[in-house]
Parts: sequence; structure tokens; C-alpha cells
Amino acid sequence: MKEKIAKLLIILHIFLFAACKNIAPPEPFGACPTPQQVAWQRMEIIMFCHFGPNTFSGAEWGDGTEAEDLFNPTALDCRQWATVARQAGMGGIIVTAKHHDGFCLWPNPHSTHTVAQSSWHDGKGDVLRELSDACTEAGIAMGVYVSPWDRNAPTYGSEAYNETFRLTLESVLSQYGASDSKGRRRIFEQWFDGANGEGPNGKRQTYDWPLFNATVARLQPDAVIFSDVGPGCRWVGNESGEAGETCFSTLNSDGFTPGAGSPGTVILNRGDRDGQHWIPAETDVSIRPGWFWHENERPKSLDELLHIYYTSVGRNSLLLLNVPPDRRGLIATEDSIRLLEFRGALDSIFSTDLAQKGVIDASNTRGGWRGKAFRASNLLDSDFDSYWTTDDSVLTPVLTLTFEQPATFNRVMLQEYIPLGQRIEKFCIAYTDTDGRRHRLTEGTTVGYKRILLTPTVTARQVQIKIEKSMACPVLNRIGLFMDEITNTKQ
Ligand code: FUL
Repeated sequence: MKEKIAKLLIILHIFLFAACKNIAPPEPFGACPTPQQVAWQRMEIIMFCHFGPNTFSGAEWGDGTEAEDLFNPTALDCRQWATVARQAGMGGIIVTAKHHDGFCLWPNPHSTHTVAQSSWHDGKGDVLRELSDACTEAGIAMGVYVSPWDRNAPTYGSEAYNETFRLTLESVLSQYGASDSKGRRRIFEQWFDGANGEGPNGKRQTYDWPLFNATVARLQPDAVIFSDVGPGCRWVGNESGEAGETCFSTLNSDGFTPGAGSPGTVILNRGDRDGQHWIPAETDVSIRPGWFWHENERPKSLDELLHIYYTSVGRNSLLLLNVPPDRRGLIATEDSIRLLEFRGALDSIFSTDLAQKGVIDASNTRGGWRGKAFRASNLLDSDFDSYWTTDDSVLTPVLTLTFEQPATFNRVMLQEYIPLGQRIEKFCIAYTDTDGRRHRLTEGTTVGYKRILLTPTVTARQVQIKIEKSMACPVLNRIGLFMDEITNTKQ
């Protein structure tokens, strides 16, 4: 009898031990983001400000011969830029510290074509200083566009220019940015333009990209470096606000360089399924036709902005929306009103997640009944780090949302937990109507950080999401259903 009890106790112990033992999370898959890239992606929308001599001349590309005095904003107020950005829900501002004309918005000691040579504030003005303080106060991040192409620098087209450009970068990256809690100036994104034309001497430059990237990494180790091919994030391949319907955050960038040496717009738009590096797409587009402010141009409509949101953030990319300050040095009222309308519309569309009114069930959950940490209900909370996933061998699971009261929606949102990589490459969604009939609703390829599907308006008792192809066990942290009654964008 005693022996039997002892045996039972041992079995019970083994059982309890197995039950209590934590089920291991999935291994990261493929190239994965750095914490800085994750934080960057989670900003979702950031502001671009093209500002410089072109604002005053009406050009889009200055040729570098513009008189410094041309730059003369009458009422510059970077606090207004930062306030508008913050109120519009943008996480940061990237300013054109130097565009192709070479004019520097700060007193750059390595150039003779800067605010210091202008009569604006008697040559003592400094846009980057003002913006750094404004971003700090507003609690948003600051990034810089520093054009490698320089139509003013006399050394452009020779090896000496690479050194001038390195020093120029040092000048920006060691002094400016939003202050962190320790008072250090932080640049969250370094923007390198791919345009590479002639300098004042009619020569083209062979850029020393490793030197430029190393300079950024040394002075601003947390900055995400943008160029056509990264290394931090990549150009989306167009300026119309459209990421690929298939959009991988991974890219095979080895051997490629920004500009003419990039892999081509089709690949940049889509990424590479087996990409060796995590280089997510950034969608840069202007609220107005031009990048710089022009008197006769007007901002895009709310509907156009919402459409851009769906084709950028909704397709696994970050939206970098250009809002050019005018000749006063202010964001025009019509642009700021439009941005607030845009934010208001997004807030209202995405404030009610109908999925949260349902009960969710998964055909497989990692670790079965012991895998509580990975349960399907994690998909319905807004905690970024809680996710649902499956056993390693299960690549085509089905998620089912069931509603007691039918849900009416026309947007489906899916989010992969990107710290563990991008995995899903095909899925389909079906629903059951109030009469119990099942219909195919939509399908898609990649998900990534965020995928929003535009569907006809349907009323469903049940919604099924089937992962049809995944490179490793899928890891999703959010499923949402929303009703957009604002935009005219259909599907
Ligand atoms: C392009 C530039 O040539 C445009 O002037 C603008 O700055 C845009 C964002 O990038 O390559």
C-alpha cells in the first residue's frame, strides 16, 4: 500500500512539474529588428519638414548658387511645428538640415553656405537648435535629413568631400536632437537621400557610405539610418504613399548602395522574403504636391490622407508625411487643420475594436492547455508584448472569433509580434453572416508590424482567419475589427 502511495506521489510530482514548467516561447525567426527599430516602427506616423532656400525661391531643387539672404523666415516658430506634430499623433519630426542646394539650417563650420552667412537674426539664427528645444518640450523625437548630394560644396566630386560630409554629419549629430532624461541630445532617424547629381564643378561624388554610416552609429547609436537600402530602414520605392501589398521588412541589401546602386523600386516596395537584414519600409510622401512649400499648392484631402494611411501604415510600413513650413517659418493653418482632421478620423475609426466584443478561439495554441502565456485572447488586448502563437510544427492554424451580437465592420487589422521576426506570407479571412451562411471575405500575403485590410461592410456572427502559409510558427499580437464610416476608400 505504502509503495503504491509513493508511486502515485511521484507521478503526481512529475505531472505538477510538467504543468508548472513554462512553455518556451518560439525562437526568433530570420532577421529580426533591433529594439530601436521596433520603437521606430511603433511611432507609425512621423513628420517630414522640407524647409530651406527653396521655400523662398519656389524651387524644388536649388542649384547651390542662391544668396544666403534668400533664407529669411519672418516668424519662424519650431514650437508650432512640434505642437502640430504632437497633436496629430506623430512621434517625431525629420527636418531637411541640408538639402541638395547645400544650404545648412545651422551654423555649420564646414560650410560657407549656412544661416550664419545670412542676415536672418543677424547670422545668429539656428533652426536646428530651435527645433531641438521644441521637440524636447513637446516630448517628440527629432531626426535629420542631411543630403549627401551638395550643389554648393566646392570639393564635391573629390575624395575630400567625403571628409567634409563626415565633419558636417558630426556637427549635426553631436549638438542637436531632443534631449533625453539625462540631457543628452538624441537623433532618432538619420535620413540619407539617394539623389546623386553633379556638384558646382560638374562632378559626381563616389560616396563613402561605410564612413557616413559609421559616423552616425558612433555619435547617435540609437538612430535608425534611412537610405534606399538602410541599414536601419529603406525607401519604399515611390513618393506616392504606397507600400507593396506584399511588404517584407527584410531585405537582401549586401552589395547594394543608395541611389543608382539600389536593388530597384519593385524590390524596395516589396522587400525580400528571405532577406538577410531587417530593413523595414518607410513611406515618404508630401501632404502637398511638392516637398517644399509653394504659394499655389494646397494640402491633400482628408480622404487622400486616409487612403495613404491604409497603403502605408496598413501595409507594414512607417508613414513619413511631409508638411512643409511656409515663408514665415510656420506650418500653414490649412495644413495643420487637415492634420488634425486626419488624426481625429483615425482616432474615431480605430477607437472601437469590435473584435474585443467577441470570443476568440485558436485551432492550436503553443503548449496546449499549459501554454497560457500564448493564449488566443492575447490577440484582443492592446499589450504589445502579449501574443498568441502555436507549436513550432503548426504553420497553418485557424483563429475563430465568435460574436453573441453580430459585428458590423469593414476593416480587419492584423499585427505580427515583430521582435520575433516576420513569418506570415499568406492568409485568408472568411465570415459567417446572421443567416449562418459562410462567405470568403478577403485574403492577403504579408502581415508584419501592421496590416489593415479594407473590406466591404459586412455583419458577422463569426470571423475566421486562416494562416495559409508561414515560414515558422505564426506569432500575432493583435487582431482588430473596425468600422470606417469616414473614408470613401472602398477596398
Ligand atoms: C528626394 C529628393 O530629391 C527630394 O527633393 C526630396 O527631398 C525627397 C524626400 O527625396 O530624393
